Amino acid sequence: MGILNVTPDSFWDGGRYQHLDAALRRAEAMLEEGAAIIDVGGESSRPAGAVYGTGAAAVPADEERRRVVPVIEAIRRRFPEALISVDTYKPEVVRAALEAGAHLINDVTGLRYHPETAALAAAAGAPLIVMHALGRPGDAPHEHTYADVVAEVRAALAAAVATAEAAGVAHVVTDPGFGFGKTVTDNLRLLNRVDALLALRWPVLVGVSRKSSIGAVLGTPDAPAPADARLYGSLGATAVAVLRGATLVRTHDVRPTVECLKVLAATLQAV
Ligand code: HH2
Repeated sequence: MGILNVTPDSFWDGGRYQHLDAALRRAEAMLEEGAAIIDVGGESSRPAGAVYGTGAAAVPADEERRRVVPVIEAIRRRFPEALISVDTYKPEVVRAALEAGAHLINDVTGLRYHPETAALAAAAGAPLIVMHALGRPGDAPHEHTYADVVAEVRAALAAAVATAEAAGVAHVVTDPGFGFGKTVTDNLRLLNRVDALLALRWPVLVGVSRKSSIGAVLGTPDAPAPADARLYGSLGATAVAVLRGATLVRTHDVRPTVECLKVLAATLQAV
């Protein structure tokens, strides 16, 4: 899954793809590099806190719709074979994105704020990604202390899965929400135990791409390596996630990720 943020303030690609032409060129490049899904986002979920300062600005649903709908329509027209997901937790945006041709819904709040999104996904026959996060995009819940992060995230995702299944969603994907309201240690624990989410019986997606926990490991938590120095670390984390059972990977760097996973898959098949 290649990331296409059409926002001014996403932590890595903010401001780069706000114009339709630039967004389409980016989608084309990621498809050529091997992306199967383009994830279009119109609101950054950058958390507030020590790492990113003030969190992402909240975006009204109208504005978010104005950002993502033309891009989804244009990708559908230009690259009809591509799968498109919409990264939003707002039902108004989900509805508009599905009408514009989006195939999947990526809810980074895991139905916590808008469980009605599940009914929209069910009605459209669209797969629904439920990611674990405690707050809304832009919130700062980093001070939450987990007694057992793996068990708590799995339990919260089990509840989201139950809501989705009860609404009739045919395909659910779970996501531990790397970097969302978790310490560096929490994030690493979750990554190392991605297999625990397989008990929920749906495919697992992981998005570690250039996130601050990768920077913290490469530098220190107080002085993380900058985002432009986190590619190789992200690939290492991605390989672990896939070895532990993740089957979808959300990334800014499609070619390096595809190459990393090709070698990983070939190696695992050599018995
Ligand atoms: N991470 C981000 C956004 N959406 N969706 C899923 N399913 N999983 C993730 O880990 C995930 C996500 C944050 O990354 P990014 O989109 O690059 O940044 P921003 O939120 O600043 O736009």
